[in-house]
Amino acid sequence: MKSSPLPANLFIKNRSKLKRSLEPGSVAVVCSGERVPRSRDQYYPYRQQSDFFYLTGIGQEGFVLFISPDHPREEYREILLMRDQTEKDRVWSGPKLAAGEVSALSGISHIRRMDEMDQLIAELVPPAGLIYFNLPDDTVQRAQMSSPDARVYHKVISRYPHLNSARLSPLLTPLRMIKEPEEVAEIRKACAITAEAFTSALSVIRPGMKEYEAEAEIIAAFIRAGAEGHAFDPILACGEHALILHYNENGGTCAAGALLLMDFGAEVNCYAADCSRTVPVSGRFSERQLALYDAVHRIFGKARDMMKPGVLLDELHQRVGELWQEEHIRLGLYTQEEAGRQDPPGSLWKKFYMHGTSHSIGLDVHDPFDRNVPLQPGMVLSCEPAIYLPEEVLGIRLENVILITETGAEDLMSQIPMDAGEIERLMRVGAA
Ligand SMILES: [Mn+2]
Repeated sequence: MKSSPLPANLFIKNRSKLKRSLEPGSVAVVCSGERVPRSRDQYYPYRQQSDFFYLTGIGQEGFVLFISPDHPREEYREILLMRDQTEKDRVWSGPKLAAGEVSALSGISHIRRMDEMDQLIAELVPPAGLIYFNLPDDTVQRAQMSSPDARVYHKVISRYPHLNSARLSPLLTPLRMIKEPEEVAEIRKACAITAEAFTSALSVIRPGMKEYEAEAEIIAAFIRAGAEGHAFDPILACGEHALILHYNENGGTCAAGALLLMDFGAEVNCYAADCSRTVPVSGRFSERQLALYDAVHRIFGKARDMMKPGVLLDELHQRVGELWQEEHIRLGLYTQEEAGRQDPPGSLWKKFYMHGTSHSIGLDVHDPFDRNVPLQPGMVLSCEPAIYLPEEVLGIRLENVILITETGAEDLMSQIPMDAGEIERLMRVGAA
């Protein structure tokens, strides 16, 4: 990866947290992600499987991690199997990590060869009461079952059909929900690079440009700053395109007078940033656009203030919906009376605000999260109120990354301009 590696101590800490959650006498198996073929000799860009990265810090394919914390012999408690590199691989792709480097990155001392897997399974599985596999909870994904984790699962289960097995993600989710300081540091870097990208994008926005011209500025800023690239497919959505929540074509023309919604974020060392800003293509909001924008901005501030330890995400979202109802009425989208007789009660605002207010952010831009758990210090989440108005051919979303602290929250994107006047001023400076 482009960034300097994270300290192995983080991954040692992560594994010891997982070991404490495993059932006594059990074994956990976690595979690295694999390269996904695109065509003939081409592959999609490689990205490590997030759980495997969380436990090892290794960004490369061809590994299987076995953890058996209660094994009587120390050398069996943590083993990383590593695929041998072929000569052809070396010629085309250069040297892969050596075993010593793998140990230094992960803090795992017992590195063995992948062809020892069958023997290792025969040694570890029969005495274990329970084997954890890293399988998706989604039944559709599970039916596809083509991941390295699924292949190991099938290998083990075909040999030991009466095996007691369980999914790892219910144990990993609560761990990944709380970020260690080293993880927050990477997210801060991703946010700082995302801030630079916003400044770059803002400097080129003008009527008649293509959405992808702003996208080009964003990726240029990411790569220049040493980020891996986008943490997710960026959304550059002008006018009606902003009404498509996951619009990724970015091929439209930015019309004078329209609003451009940008949702983008850098990835640094596998950690994501996630930012949304909505700006006037001509550099000035119309009176109506400003009224709508300021409503989103006000609700953003109130929602961010509500994000603190003890709050449930569903409570937060419901409160934000109630705030929206007041704003919607003020903006003339419906009357107090209509709000009074809505069916089901308290649902009218959802017509103009269809997505959630907050999701967890970490190794994945939509990081694993349990919505039944109240916010706690160390959680990192988005705050992203929005309004979508098909009749007015616009969508406005404002989104920052928020760190929950002991006393409340810290906005990790407070440096990225959001105030309407500030955005207009910056666009004037850019145009001059
Ligand atoms: Mn988001």
